[in-house]
Amino acid sequence: MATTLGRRQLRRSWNPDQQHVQTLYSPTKRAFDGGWQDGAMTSVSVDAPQSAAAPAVVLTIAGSEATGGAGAQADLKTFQELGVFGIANLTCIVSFNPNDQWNHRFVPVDQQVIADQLEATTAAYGTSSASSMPGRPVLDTVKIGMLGSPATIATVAGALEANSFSNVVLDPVLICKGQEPGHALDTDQALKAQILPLATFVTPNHFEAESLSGLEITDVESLKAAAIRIHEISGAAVLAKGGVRLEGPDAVDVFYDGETLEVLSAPKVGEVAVSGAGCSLAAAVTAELAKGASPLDAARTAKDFVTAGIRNRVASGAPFDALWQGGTR
Ligand code: PXL
Repeated sequence: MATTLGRRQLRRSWNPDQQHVQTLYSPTKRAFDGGWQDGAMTSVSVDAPQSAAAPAVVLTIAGSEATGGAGAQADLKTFQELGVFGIANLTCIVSFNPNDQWNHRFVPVDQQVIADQLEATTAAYGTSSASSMPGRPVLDTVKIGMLGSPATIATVAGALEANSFSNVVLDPVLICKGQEPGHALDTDQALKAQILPLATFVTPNHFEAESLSGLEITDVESLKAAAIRIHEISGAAVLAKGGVRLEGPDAVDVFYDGETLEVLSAPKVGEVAVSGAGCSLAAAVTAELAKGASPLDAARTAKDFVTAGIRNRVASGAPFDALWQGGTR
């Protein structure tokens, strides 16, 4: 039955002295060592009081998708729309190939560059220096999108373990077309072994829910069983998406957090998946959690956000329309 929730164990054993970010930024100083305040960038006093309306800060660790429908671009647009300050640390660059049936061309970002981005972001907004700078927004909520390789998964898992994020929302992007099957299998296994135990909220689509649960999903009942199983494996709240993959007039998702099992349903808008729906759903959950919503309320708001975005989708020359994050305006 249920396996142990790795995240809680990690939190207990987390040692702030191991944080590499402390070498980059010293909270007792008031500027970066490089002296950029004398250059092109404008220096501001960090002692200035924060506005009461300062936004929550959220990070997505995700890939770039060049056409702007999915990936970090979708995440940032969702964050902005829902009123949180979004940061993107890029793991890979995906460019669809219009000359090869729009298959993915996948280029990983160099591991050192991924680590550098995470170091910069956690030094600027992470929890380690927050107590010495009262009023500074704290990066407590992170979303994980496409990682794409076992090496990137190891780098990102290390950063998650070194920081005590309260909310880790995992969109478990398992297979990217254009990758070698063997490579993808390694990536899937690494994601399940190293990232899933650190997640507090998981948003698998139909395929990912089957893969994570080991169950075949043919209807709402089997989607419920898969959501329960994935919660048992991970300890995380789960929003398992049936989307257009289940028959019937409605797009049905299932939420389960160990206590509440809720079916979230909205009338389908067409029968074809829209680019960016999964990314935007997980990003909306992330934004809502960062603002203090409960996991269930975050799931409900995210479902409404995505439904409106699909209704108002943007057509393109690619085979998929793209979700419009401004759909609720
Ligand atoms: O929707 C999954 C996804 C996530 N992230 C990136 C992608 C895609 C699908 O194309 O390219 C970067």
